Amino acid sequence: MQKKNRIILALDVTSRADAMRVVEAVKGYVDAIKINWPLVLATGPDIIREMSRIKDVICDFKIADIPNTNKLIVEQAMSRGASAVICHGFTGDDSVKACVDAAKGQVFVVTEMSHPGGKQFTAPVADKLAALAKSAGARGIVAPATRPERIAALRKIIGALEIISPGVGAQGGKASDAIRAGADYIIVGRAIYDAPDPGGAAKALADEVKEGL
Ligand code: O7E
Repeated sequence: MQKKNRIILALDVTSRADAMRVVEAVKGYVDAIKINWPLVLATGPDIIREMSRIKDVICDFKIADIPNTNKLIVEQAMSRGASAVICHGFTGDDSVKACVDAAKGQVFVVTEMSHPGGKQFTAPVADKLAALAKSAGARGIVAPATRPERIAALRKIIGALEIISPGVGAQGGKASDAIRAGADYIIVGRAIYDAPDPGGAAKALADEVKEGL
């Protein structure tokens, strides 16, 4: 994933036609496509391969199982052309390491989640989850654009690891705030794919990211 516009598209649409329409409109403004369950369940897993021909794909299956099952899930994603995967850390270091090994390090670990409920269980252990991401050899963490001060705090724990940050737009976070706080990339879904002009929305976000640099 080349760090150019610092935007990862969260492609949470539920048809191949919508996916292609949005990706064609925004591909010049985003650095990667994040694929989650809605699109995979709607269109089938080969959408990973198809999208990977256009942009780097991050498979966001929020993998959260025992080490062996984690390994099997990651292998399925990587064999279809994913560049990276996202896992949860609350399952413990052996489960995260299984993902890291199977993805050859290309793993992002979820820390504090961006929605209001993220404060309930994930926020109190987010520092530990960030430390686990680092010790397990992950590529980076997921941290909330809705709470930029938490991005800054988690950055101190992980050092040079990457931060990808959801919560911009529909969830109330601002792109420039997240980047200024230390995010490497923002993750944006509805503010792009639900916009009347997804290309224009992505371009405006790319311009706003530059303000935060
Ligand atoms: O709110 P949107 O529409 O911009 O979509 C945000 C995307 O980021 C969506 O795919 C959601 O599943 C994901 N996300 C969060 O919104 N909050 C989190 O705390 C974590 C994620 C996530 O993607 O985790 C892995 C990056």
